[in-house]
Amino acid sequence: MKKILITGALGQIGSELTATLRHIYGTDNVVATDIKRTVREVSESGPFEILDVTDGTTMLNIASQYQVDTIIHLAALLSAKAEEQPLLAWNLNMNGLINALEIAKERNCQFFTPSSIGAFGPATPKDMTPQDTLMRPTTMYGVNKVAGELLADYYFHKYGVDTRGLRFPGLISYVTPPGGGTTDYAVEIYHEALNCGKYTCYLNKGTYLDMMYMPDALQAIVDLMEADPAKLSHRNSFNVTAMSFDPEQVATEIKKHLPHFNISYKIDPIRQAIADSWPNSLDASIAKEEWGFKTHYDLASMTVDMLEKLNYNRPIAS
Ligand code: VAH
Repeated sequence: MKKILITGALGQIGSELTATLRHIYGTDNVVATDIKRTVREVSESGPFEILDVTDGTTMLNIASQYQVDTIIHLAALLSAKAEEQPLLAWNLNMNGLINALEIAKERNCQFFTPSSIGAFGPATPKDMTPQDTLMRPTTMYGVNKVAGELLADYYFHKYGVDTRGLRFPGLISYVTPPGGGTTDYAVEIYHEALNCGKYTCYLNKGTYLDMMYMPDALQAIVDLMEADPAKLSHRNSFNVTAMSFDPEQVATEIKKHLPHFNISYKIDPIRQAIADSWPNSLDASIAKEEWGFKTHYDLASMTVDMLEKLNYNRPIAS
């Protein structure tokens, strides 16, 4: 990666990934783009362009203007939003992706786009879901993710585009909140614990989902993009995970630091149905074997860090 174009750079992953990549590869070598200019730290700390990813001409112009050799395509609608507006999701998630892949082909760029545990469906083995398994998602987001994985592999096999991807679990971060995902509760719970001492969760206790702390997710992107291509038998996309928990377990962990914290439940049937169609836990052994995937944070260490970072003025008992 030398000259990188990021789409969706002001989103949950993008706002932190942009800063990380600017730190590693140099500020001027990372061009951030998004449909609006909302996060000033990102849009004012280096090159930034307004880009609607469904507009392939503008995307190509930006890629040519900055002579990019790497595209990190993050712009997408998340799972709950995509269920509310399936046609918008199809248009944004699929047309945005194919525009980005076409430009990668044209300019011979290395290419990354995230997939998700949402690519799996109710018929997928639920526990320790293997890398290569049955994928019949029942959500529009999942349909987009499976189609996206296939499309990215197609561009690799047919055109030799160096496409790489990760099936991310729910990502937890203290910086930019997610928007419209099914796993958002695992971020909201920390904010509400500190702000109100209680949280009403829209997913039921016993709903196990894979999760990962953002620093591990950012490192995984960098490590995969830097991996020796000769070692990759898979490309789009690798199972990755750091932990699997249900809302009760994260609440119990928070209570160790904030003993009065209380969780209650008011189930959102739409997001519950989405979560129920996803795996409980993934097997990430292929990512470990092929490019050395690793994580540093588990639920306990992530909780300490989240609470400290969100509330760094108040000392946290441990
Ligand atoms: C979502 N956070 O909830 C995303 C993710 C694991 C799911 O792709 O939609």
